[in-house]
Amino acid sequence: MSQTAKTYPPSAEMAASAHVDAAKYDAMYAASIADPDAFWKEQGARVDWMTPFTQVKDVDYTLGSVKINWYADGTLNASANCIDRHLEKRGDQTAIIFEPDNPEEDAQHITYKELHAKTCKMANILKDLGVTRGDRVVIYLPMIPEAAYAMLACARIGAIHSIVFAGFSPDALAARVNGSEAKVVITADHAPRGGRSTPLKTNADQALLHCDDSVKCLVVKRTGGQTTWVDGRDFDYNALVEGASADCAPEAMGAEDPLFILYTSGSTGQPKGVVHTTGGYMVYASMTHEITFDYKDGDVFWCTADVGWVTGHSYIVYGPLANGATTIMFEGVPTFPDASRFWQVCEKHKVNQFYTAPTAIRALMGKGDDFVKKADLSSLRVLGTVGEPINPEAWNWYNDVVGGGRCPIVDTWWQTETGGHLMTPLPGAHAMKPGSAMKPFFGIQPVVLEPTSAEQLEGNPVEGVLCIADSWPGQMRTIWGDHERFEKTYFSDYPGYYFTGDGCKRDEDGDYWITGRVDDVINVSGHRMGTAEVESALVAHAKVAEAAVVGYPHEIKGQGIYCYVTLMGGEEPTDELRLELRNWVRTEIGPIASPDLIQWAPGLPKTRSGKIMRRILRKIAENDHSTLGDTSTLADPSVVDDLIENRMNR
Ligand code: 6R9
Repeated sequence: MSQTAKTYPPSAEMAASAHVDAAKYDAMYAASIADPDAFWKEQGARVDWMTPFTQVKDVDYTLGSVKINWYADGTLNASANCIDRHLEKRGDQTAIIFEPDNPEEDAQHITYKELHAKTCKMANILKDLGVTRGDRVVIYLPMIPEAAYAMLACARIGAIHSIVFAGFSPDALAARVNGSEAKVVITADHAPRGGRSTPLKTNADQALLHCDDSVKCLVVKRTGGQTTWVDGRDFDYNALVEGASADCAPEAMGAEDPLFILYTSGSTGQPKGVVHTTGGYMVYASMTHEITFDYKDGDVFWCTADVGWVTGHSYIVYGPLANGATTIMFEGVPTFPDASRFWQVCEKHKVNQFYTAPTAIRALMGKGDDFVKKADLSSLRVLGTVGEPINPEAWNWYNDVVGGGRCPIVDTWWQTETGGHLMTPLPGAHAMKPGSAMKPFFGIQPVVLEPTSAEQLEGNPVEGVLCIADSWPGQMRTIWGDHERFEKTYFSDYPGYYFTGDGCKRDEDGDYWITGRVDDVINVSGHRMGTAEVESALVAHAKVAEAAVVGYPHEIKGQGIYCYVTLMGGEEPTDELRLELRNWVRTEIGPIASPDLIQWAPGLPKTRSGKIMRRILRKIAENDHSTLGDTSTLADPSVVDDLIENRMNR
C-alpha cells in the first residue's frame, strides 16, 4: 500500500462538534495507557449493571497461565442493556429498520418497545425448547429482524449464541453445531438475497443428519417457500410466537459469562470458536460505536455487514442498540436490483453513518459514478470501512463520490478476536491518510516486532508484525473448548504480547498501516479464509491426491483463492474436473470459499522433510517469480519450473 503525501484533516465543524477532537484524543489516550484501571472503571459505567463491579482488569499474558478478566465481579444482562434500559426514554423510537432484499417489499420499522416484546417472546420459546443458562444455540438465519431477536433472546436467558453465516454449507453448519454442542438451531425456510433464494431449512436438514438426535430446530418463516418437516424435532416459530408471553425477566449474568461464540478461520486446522464474554464486550462495543462513528442521539446507523460476521455482532446489534441507536438490517446485496441499491437505501432511510467493506466499494466504483449521483446522500456524516486494507483509489472514490468530500472515512482495523475497533482515525481528531488505520483506540498499545527476533522496533518508520502489548475489555477470552490452542495461537510466538497475525508499518508520523496477514489466512472480499480449510476440502475429493492453497491479488476481492492440485494417478486434468472441484469446495465450505484459479501440479515444491514451501507458491500465484529466493533446499527443484510454466495468473 503506497503512502500518499496528501492528508485529509477534519473540517473545523467536525472537529468542533465531534465527541473527540485532537486534543481530547491525546489526553484520553495518554490517560488510558497511564492508568487503565481508572480509565476502564469510568467507561464501565456505559452499561447498566445489576451488581456493580468492584474489580476492573485482571489479565495475565504469560504462556501456560493466560487469563483475561474484566469487571469480573459485576453482573449484567446484554439484552437489558440493548433494550430495557431504553424503554422509558425511547420506547417508541425505531430500534431496527429492516430493509428487505426486494426493494418493492416494504421496509419494517421496529421500535424499542416492539423489540422488547419480540425478544421476550423468542426467549420464552427457547426456554420452552429446554434452553437454559449456559446452553448453546446456533443461529443460521438470513439478515432478518428475527436474527437480532434470536441473539438478544439468547443473551436474555443466558444462553450462548453461535451464528453461522447463511452462506455456509450444511457441512460447515454441522461442524459448528457439533463443536459447540448446541441444543437448538434457529433457521428460516429460505433466504432471499440478490433476487435469488437459498433453501436454508434444507441445508439445516442436511446438517442435522450429522448432529445428535436431541438437537431441535426452530424455523422462522421468511418466504413461505416449501420445506420438509421432522415432527418432534422441528418447531414453527411463527405459530409459537402467537402464544408466547411478551415478558421474560433478563438473567443476571456474570461479566465473564460467555455472550457468544463465533467461529473464524485460523492459519491451521479447522475454524476455531472465538469466545466473547458479556461485560467487557458490551462496554467496548458501545464505546467504539459511539466514538469511532461519532454517533449522536437520533442518528440512523447502517453497517452493511451480515450478522454472521463479528462486524454484524458489534456494529449492527450490540454496539448500536446499547447506545439506543436506530440500526439498519439490510437483507440484500450492493448490486441488486442494480448498483445504486446502497445509495437508494441511504437516501430512503436518511442514513447518517455508513459502514461497509473495501470489496463492495471497489465493485461499485467499477459500475461508475451515476449510480451514486442519482441518490441524495446529504444525510451522510461519517463513512467507514472494515475487513481489509483499502487501496487509495477506492478510498478516494469513496471520499469524493460517495462522501462528496464532506465525510471523514474511518478505516477501522480489528478482528473477530478483538470484539471492536483497535485502530482507526477518529472523525473529529485525525488528519486521515488514504489506506491508513492511523491511530490506536483508547487503551490499545500496538507494538511492531521484528518477525524472527521478536525484538520491539522503536522509532519511525518501521515495519514488522503487529502485536498488542496489553488487554482491552472487548478481547476474546478463549477458544471454545480449547484454551491451550488459544494460548498457542495468540500468545506463544511473541511472548508477553497478543499476536494479531497481521503485518504493519508505522510511518514517519507514527501512523499505522496494516499490510495484511503474515500467516496462512487469506482475506477474500473481506472474509477470512484459512488456506488449510480449502486444502482439506480439496483433498477430501476422491480424485485429488494433494493440494496447496494460497492467496493472490484480486482486483475486486482483494485476494483470490489460488489452488495447486495434484491428482491421483490416472486422473485426467480436464476443465470439467476444474469445475467439479470448484463446486465441490463450494458445497464443502460455502460459496465464499470458491477457488478462483486451479492449477494442475504434477508435484508441489517441498523441503526434504516434506514441508510445502508456500512462499514459492505464493510468488508464482502473484506472478512474481523473478525472485523465488532460495530453492536449493527443495527435494525436487524441477517442479518449480513446471509450476511457473503452467501458471494460471498471467
Ligand atoms: C473485523 C474483521 C480480521 C482481519 C485482520 C486484517 C483484516 C480487518 C482491516 C483489515 C486492513 C482494515 N482487516 N480490517 N486490514 N485494514 N481496516 O474484519 O474481522 O473477519 O476476523 O478479519 O481482517 O487482516 O486480521 P475478521
